[in-house]
Amino acid sequence: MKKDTPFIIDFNNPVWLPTVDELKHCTALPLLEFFCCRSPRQQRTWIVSLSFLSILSLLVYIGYSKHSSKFTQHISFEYHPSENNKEPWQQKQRRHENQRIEGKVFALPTNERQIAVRDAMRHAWKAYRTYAWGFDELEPISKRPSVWFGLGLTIVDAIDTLYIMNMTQEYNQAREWIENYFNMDVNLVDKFNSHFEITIRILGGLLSIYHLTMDDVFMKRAVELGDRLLLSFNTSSGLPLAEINLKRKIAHTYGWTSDLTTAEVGTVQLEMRDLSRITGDNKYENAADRSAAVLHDQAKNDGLVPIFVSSITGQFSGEIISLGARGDSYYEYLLKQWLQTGRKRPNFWNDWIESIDGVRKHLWRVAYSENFYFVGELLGISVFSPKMDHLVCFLAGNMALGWHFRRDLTYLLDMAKNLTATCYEMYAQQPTGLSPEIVYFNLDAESNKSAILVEDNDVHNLLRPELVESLYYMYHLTGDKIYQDWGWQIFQSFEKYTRQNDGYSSINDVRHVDDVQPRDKMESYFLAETLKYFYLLFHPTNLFPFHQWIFNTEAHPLPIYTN
Ligand code: DMJ
Repeated sequence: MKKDTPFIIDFNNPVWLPTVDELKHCTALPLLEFFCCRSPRQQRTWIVSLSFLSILSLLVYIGYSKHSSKFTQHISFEYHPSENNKEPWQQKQRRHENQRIEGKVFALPTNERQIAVRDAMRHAWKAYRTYAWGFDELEPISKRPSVWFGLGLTIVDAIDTLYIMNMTQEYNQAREWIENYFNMDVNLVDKFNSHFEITIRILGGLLSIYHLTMDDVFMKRAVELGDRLLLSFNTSSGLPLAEINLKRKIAHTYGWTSDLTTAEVGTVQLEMRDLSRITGDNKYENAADRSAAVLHDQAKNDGLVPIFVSSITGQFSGEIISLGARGDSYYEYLLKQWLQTGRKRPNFWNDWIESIDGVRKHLWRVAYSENFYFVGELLGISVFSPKMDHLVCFLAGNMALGWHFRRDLTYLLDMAKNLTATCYEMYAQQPTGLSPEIVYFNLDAESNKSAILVEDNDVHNLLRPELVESLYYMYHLTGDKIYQDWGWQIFQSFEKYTRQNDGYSSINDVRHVDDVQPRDKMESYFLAETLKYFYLLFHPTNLFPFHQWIFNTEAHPLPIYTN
């Protein structure tokens, strides 16, 4: 405002009116003008208040910085797509110049069981498409969408299952959405989400469907996402930070601890490495290798590791050892990384086989009175707990897969058979035929309790895949049809107790056939994993030969690289 501009006075609030002379002294700068046009008393009040506010803000800022550097490691990055990533599909074409580029073709289902699974997939997809299209997951009872990442999670997680089941129409719907609406600049939610979950479900889904179809659109999306996920690895330890805001391109640890979860930091390497192999750009694989090396370098307890690891030093933290929640897929990926890299990196195999020997020594027990073998937990040094998460059931298939490449280690197959049988019992012993989330085993020879015990808090079933996954490996590695029959029994239980008018739902109580209490959630992994493994289990031959393919932890098949 110029000096001579008329000063507007609010006559409804005439606190103090400046004289014409005072107005002349008013500065052109609005803030000073505001200040000098006050009465001296008002000016004093303003000076005191502003000083007080400045000191307060300074104190709050200092306190916050100290707190955040102690408990969280905040890292933010600018996003600059590298030269290499501008046209990754062209790189691929160059790389494949002398190779045939073609997708894998899947025929129609071959038997009644596969047809039933395909019908289940169609039922789940139809409900998602009707009530939650483009959103992350479906709430099948409320018939409304739920938002997690803002990335159409169910579409990307399920697309390879649709393709494998030869559901052409549904596959085309999904492909069309990924091509036209998977847009991280538009759809992403502005919040921090699990780096691990986005990697295994979304990046894994895109990579897998790319390999099955060789359709460049999926590689393009995978690169867009991979570039942002890479930000999480830019840490002093080399381990990826737990949470990432893909929209703002910022990563950080959890708010409550500077530790990371072992399973989460150990279960992103297959995907990042694969992204490098298809683009020819090493940066993703370098990040994967660096984080894997950090975990390899740390001291272990006969191959077993605690479920937390420091984001700052990379050392394992705490004493809890579990192959269930927070531990599971770290072990799974040791074996699969060895396979992915053509069995040429002995560290992966050595760490894996050592961990299985650690399981035998510290965690492998048999329950009274039914000879059910299980994998317990360590809650402290030598403090054994006979608790087993349903998640641990993945280990049976994982051990059988390890045995396939080292047939001389017959104990691997024996353990796999025993654990599969126990996991099957976790289903068969419940009135619904569905497993609870967690069970305990009876170790007291004197007690007349049953071998498998369930606590009230653990009676929910989340449509999880781990046993079906192991049945798939067990059937195709041993040829024993009992595994298909167990799978069929379990599939029918899912149909009976989790199928809704629209889609499928997790349930709260596997003990009461008349009151299972649907939880109103259809997990994306039900379509990505559970139904996919059922379908593959019931196929007479293995559609994904074990020397050519590995599945990431979300059941997305990725190729094995031999060179
Ligand atoms: C999936 O996201 C993956 O299988 C993960 O490894 C464990 N949790 C769910 C399924 O239970």
